[in-house]
Amino acid sequence: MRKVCNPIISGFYPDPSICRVGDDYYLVNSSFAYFPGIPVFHSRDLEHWNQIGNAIDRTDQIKLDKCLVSQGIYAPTIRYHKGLFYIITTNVPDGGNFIITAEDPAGPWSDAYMLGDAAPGIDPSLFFDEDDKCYYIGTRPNSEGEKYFGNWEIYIQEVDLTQMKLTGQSSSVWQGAMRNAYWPEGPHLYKKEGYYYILTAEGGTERNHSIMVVRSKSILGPYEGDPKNPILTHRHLGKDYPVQCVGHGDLVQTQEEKWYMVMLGMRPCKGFTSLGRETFLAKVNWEEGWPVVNQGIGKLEEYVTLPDRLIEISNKVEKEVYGFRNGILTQNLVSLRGGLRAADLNERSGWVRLYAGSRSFSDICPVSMIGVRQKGYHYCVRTKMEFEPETEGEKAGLVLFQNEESNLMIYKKYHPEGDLLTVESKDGKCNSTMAQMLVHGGVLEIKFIAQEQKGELFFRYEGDREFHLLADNIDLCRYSTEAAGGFTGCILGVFVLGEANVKADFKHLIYETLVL
Ligand code: 6LW
Repeated sequence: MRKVCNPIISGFYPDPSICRVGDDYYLVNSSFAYFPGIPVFHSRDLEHWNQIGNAIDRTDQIKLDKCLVSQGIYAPTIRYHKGLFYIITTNVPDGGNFIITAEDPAGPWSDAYMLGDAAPGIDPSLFFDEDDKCYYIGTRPNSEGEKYFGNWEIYIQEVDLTQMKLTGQSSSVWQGAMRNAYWPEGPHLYKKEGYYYILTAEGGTERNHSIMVVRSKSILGPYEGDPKNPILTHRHLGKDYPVQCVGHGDLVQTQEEKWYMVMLGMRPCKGFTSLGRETFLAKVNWEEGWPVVNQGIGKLEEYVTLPDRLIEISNKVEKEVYGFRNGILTQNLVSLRGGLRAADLNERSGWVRLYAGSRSFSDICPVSMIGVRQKGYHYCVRTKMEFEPETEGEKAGLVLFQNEESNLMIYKKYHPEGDLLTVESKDGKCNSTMAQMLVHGGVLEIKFIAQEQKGELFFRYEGDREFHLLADNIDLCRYSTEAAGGFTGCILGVFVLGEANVKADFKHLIYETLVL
């Protein structure tokens, strides 16, 4: 047996959906306003996950230009049927639910087939029945009228895949397991031994999150809830339990007919979560026709015990570089709303040249930032930059980005007596300058070290042996989900702000986990 460490994918990778084709597992996550969107992971053992692509990697596939950080792409589902991979997901608020397809999950993925008004709501999933019929399952406001906030319902409708349209009538099949349940969502449909099962989240994605299961002999119901619902939640474990908000699961069966579930969870540090919602794994057994999660334990554990690999892993998992080196961009880099368009790799060999896309992070447009997800609470991020600001308002540097109104920026800006290296915090609508120092031109290295929820910032010039302290004891709790709200985790990125011709060069952005 081998022990697989939870979370299986750390950092802001929420709403996981999984499917298996032969020996290969594929997993996708929500990506909201970040571009490229919908990271696609591959594994052969449920333990090692390699990002093989991004399902949204062309800006004309879907419009993200005007969405807030926690809008955009919500909760994708990945499925495979007869030679084709399907991802179904939602673009909020612009466009709603849509399907993309690919022969190879690494891409290219097709243009979006928009499902339009026929498919209201969010969290769509697809189910292929034995007769090859395909069904849409999703969540929408209670069709008899929303009686209270979160009074939504799960509904099912057939999909005509030749037309990429919902067809026939929709059937409302489930409103929640609890009395006055709120946010029944993230549904997925399966069939096993004559029963249709719906796995669904309930209670909202925060502290009351949970996973329920219901079943029926007929796809359109009536569905009966498992009397043991919720089959997984951490809401009863108290706010100090290390993993919170557990919910939104998807099931997968291995070649050996064992069952597992992926789901999201949050890991706060000092009561505040900077990592957003991450992807966890649990074992599932079936008892009397119902799934039991982590039998005998009833909650997520730090390790999942998996059988030894029956198959050799042929595609060795490479050690991922979180960030980029020498101007070579990696799959796990993201920009805001398509700001990656502003990255030029050819202008200066071994460097990434960024052109400004906006004057501030509050502008709702493709902002010129590229970064990686925060993966833990002990890390170091470094960048080497060259930037010569010419007028006020031009800024370039490093950012810890939670959302438009919650971020920590370290940047160089113009000053008549020389450049000013500035540490600025945005916390709600309130801006504060934490440190400022005159610096000279040339290549500048910035280093950010985070230990739990405290940050320290350093800089040095090329040729310097030592780093110089710029700011310390920075409280990082304020850039958390609890403080800022929303669905995302922090991104560590490099950026340039100003008019469109303003540019900055970055040689690398390196994220390293600090081993204690
Ligand atoms: C998603 C919903 C949820 O659509 O959060 O955890 C929303 N659950 O199902 C955004 O990720």
